[in-house]
Amino acid sequence: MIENNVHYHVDWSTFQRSKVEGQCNGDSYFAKETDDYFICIVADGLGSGQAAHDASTKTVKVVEEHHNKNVDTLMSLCNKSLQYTRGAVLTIFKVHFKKNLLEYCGVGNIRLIIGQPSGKIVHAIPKSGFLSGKPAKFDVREIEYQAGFMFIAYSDGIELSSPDKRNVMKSQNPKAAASYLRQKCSIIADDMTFVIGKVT
Ligand SMILES: [Mn+2]
Repeated sequence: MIENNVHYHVDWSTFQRSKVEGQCNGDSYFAKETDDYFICIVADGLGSGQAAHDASTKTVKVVEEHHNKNVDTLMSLCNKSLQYTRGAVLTIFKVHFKKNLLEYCGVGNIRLIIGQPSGKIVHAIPKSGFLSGKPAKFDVREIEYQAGFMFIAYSDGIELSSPDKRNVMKSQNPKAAASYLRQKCSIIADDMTFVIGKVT
């Protein structure tokens, strides 16, 4: 199901589908806009089914509860929350409206792509591996953005070609991009989740 949210700075659409219909999704996400920032996490629990769902849900709860903290702190808290789970891969990003700055950090196979209004597409490169509560250092990066940029964060159940990425970034709005992608993603190899947004 596609969900659409229209807020003051950010319009975003999300879509999730389980690999096996009726089975719980091992991916989780959370997105929230405040007066000062927009924050989003997409997480994929290792394996599939309930154990994967439990792991990814823990990280999402951390971000829900602590969304005012910086990305580095959130990564550490998420990592801690994954102790005694199978582990998860995740990407967290925070858009600071006043500074025109996007802060991001990822571990493992969750992709984050930024489409600037100039047409430039930036791939946020995650660190390889996964988190399971073991001590880890995080490499938080920043991108200066132009108003009107689009982003997409998605789990590895989705594969996007270069033309797909360009089409998403050229879409009029996240809702249109989401329905385009939903059609594209009819073959299900894994749980899938994407969050597409436009920031003005
Ligand atoms: Mn996956």
